[in-house]
Amino acid sequence: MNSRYDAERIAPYAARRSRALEVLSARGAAALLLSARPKLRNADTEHRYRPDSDLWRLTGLGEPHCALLLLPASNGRAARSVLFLRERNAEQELWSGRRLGVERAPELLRVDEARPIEGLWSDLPGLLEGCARLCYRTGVDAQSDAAVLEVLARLRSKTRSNATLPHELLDTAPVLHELRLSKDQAELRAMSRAAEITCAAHASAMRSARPGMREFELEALIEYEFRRRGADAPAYGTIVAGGANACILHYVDNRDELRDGQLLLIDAGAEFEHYAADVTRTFPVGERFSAPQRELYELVLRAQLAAIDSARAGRRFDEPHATAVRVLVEGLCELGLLRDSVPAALESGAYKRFYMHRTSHWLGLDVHDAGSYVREGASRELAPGMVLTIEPGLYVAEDDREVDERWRGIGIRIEDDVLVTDAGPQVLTAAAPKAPDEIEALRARALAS
Ligand SMILES: [Mn+2]
Repeated sequence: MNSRYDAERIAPYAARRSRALEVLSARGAAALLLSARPKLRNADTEHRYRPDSDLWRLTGLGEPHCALLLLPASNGRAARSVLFLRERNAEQELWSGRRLGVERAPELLRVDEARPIEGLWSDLPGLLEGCARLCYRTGVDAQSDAAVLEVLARLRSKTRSNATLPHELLDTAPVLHELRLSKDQAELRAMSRAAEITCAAHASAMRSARPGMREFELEALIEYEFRRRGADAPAYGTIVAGGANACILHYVDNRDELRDGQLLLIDAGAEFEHYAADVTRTFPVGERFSAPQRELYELVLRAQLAAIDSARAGRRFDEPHATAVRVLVEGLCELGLLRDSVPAALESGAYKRFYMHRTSHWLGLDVHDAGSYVREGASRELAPGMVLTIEPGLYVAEDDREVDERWRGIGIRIEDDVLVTDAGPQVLTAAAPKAPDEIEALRARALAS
C-alpha cells in the first residue's frame, strides 16, 4: 500500500478522532460528518476534488462519497467510529482513480468499523439508538439535510419505551469546530510547509515582476511555484492587483498590464495537506516606492508590526485589530488624509473610508478557519496553538476628491500568518520580504539582471 496511509501519517488523525469522541461522549452526542459532494464546473467537467475539512481532519481520507459516524460511549459500550466509504471496484478505479476500500479502512485508518457507503442511510437509525443527541451541520447540502431529518423521524416513530433516541440536533460548530482552533504538531508542520511554499512564491514574484507584464503572468508564476513545491492548490483565488486594482479587495480578474510607478499587491496562499497559508505583499512594479507610496507603506507596516506584537496568549482576539486601527488612524491624521483629531476619527469610524476590513481571521484547514471569535459575548482570549492572520491595509480610491491627488489610487495590504505561542507571536510567513529597503534592494537587483 502506498505511503498515503502509512501509520505515521495516520496517527495524528486517529488521535484527533479519539479527542472528538471524548468531547462527544461528554455530551452524549453522536456526530455525522459527510464528504464534500463533487462539484461541476460546467457541463460534465468537475472541479478538482477538495475533501470536506472536518472529515479530512478526523480521517486523513480524501475520497468523495464517504461519511464518518462518531458514536459516544454509552451503557458501558466504548465510544467508536464507523466509516462509510466506497467499495473497491476495478472497473471504476480504472476511470476515476484508486479507492481505499471497505476491507482495508479499519487497519489503515484505524477506524473501529468500516461499511459500504450505499448502506449509510439505512444503517443510521440502528446505529443512533442509544444516543441522546446528534451533531450534524445543516445548511451545507439540502439533499443530505432531508435524509438526516428522515432518519430522525423514523427513529421518533419507534414506540419502544426504553430506547434512548436522538431528540436534539446540535451544530458541529460549538462542539467539533472548537477543537480546530488549537493546532496540533502535525497541523503546525503542514501549516509551516504551506507558509514556506507561499513565501518562496511571493519572493519569486517580487524578483520576476516587470513593467509591461500582465497581472496573470504573475498569477501563473505564483501558482507554478505552489504546485512545483508540492502544494495541493492555491488555498483561495490568487489576487494580483496592479495600481488602483489593489483597492478592489477581492480583485481576481488579474488581466491588466503593470506599469512603472504603480504598486503591485499580491494576495496568494498555498494549500498543503489541505492546510492554508494566506499572505499579502505589496511592492513597486518599478525599482522604488514613490514618496507617497512609501509613506503609506511604512504606515501600514508599522500598524502590522504593532498588531503582530499584540497577538499574545491571554489577550483578546480583537486586540490586534484595535492596535492596527489606532496606528493607522494616527498616521492618517498626521499625513492629512483624515482631518479630525485621532479620538474623533476613531469614534466616528471615518478611517473606514481607507481601511474597511478586519485585521484578522483564524487560519487552518479553511482560509477563514472554523472556531468562534467570541465567548460569552466578548472577543475570545488568544491561546497557544491558535493561528490567525494579521493583515492591515490602506486603500485610497482613485476618484477620492477629498484627499490630495498624490494619495489617490494607492492600495496596500501586508498580511502574515501568526502562531500564538507561550513565548509570544511567531510569524510563520516571515520569509516573504516586507521591509521597504529590503524590497527596493531586491527590486533593483531583479531589474538589473
Ligand atoms: Mn486573509
